[in-house]
Amino acid sequence: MSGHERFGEAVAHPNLALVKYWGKRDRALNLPATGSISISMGAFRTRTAVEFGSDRGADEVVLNGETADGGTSTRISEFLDLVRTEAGLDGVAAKVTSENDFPTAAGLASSSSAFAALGVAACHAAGLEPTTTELSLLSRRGSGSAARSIFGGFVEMRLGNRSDGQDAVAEQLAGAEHWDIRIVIAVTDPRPKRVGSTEGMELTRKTSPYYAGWVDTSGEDLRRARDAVKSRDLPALGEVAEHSALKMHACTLAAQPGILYWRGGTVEAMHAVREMRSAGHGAWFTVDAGPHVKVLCMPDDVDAIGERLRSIPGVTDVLVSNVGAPASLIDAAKEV
Ligand code: 2P0
Repeated sequence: MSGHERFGEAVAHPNLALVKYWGKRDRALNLPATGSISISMGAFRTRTAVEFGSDRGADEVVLNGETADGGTSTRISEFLDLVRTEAGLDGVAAKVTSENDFPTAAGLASSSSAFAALGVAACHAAGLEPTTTELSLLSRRGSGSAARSIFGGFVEMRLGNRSDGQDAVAEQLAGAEHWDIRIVIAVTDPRPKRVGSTEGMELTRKTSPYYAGWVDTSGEDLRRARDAVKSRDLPALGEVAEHSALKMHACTLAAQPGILYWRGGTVEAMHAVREMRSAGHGAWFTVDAGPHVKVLCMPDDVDAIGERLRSIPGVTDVLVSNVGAPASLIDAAKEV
């Protein structure tokens, strides 16, 4: 690549884990200790552009209009190194520009869409033509949940058992058209979370007495969730999602020091979901490594659930998502 610049731009949706990933079996290759199952959240997007240029001195990373801090910038450069090595572009720096249309690092899974969009954009800019499986493997190196955001619809991240990680990859269980369900999100605190996922899961792995139980029981959750997706059984999927989320948080709460991602509004919203269920609404919650509560439901229940969540003190906003599409390249020539 002499002199001229190479460009790629992509969009990816964050995903919501229904069976959670929490813990790594290998930090260097970023291999998960459990499999996971997620839904793509079509209402939210990360859009990322990558431009390699041999006349650039160093990578430049601009996220939501601001130069990235050192830690984030290093994480992105190390990820780009994987692409550079594969493409024979060692030493060629890049400019990365990325925008989220939802709160960054607040428990809305921004790293999932971030590294999926970055992987797709960077490979294109570098002249690579990876398969979706190769993109999923690559994105996993940036962030475990990003392996799932390469695909749309309902996605399973395989645990794998190879030490080189080549079978720790996501695959689609069903496309968005398989099942039109909704995710209603009660936003309880817009600030970035205090304990990042990587740090939180490492502390949990090392110190929580419940970690072994968490890992040992995930296979059964995956089996139940897979079956529920296949048969479009929302009560079954909702039950396993609530169980997986509460089990993950029980595990983090028991770390030393305990990791408490919830705020007051989080707890009130979880109670409200269970009360709505008792009153006949099909509503089930999940909570990630952050304070927001995400509610699974059918389209007909969105309004009633949204109204109830909005009335809870501590809930600052309510967002709704449909099931989303795969990560994709943006073809600049087609955009007018
Ligand atoms: C998930 N979460 O499955 C889990 C459940 C939140 C709770 O944030 O260290 O950001 O970058 O691989 O992918 C997953 O953590 O962690 C995550 P890294 P990632 O979505």
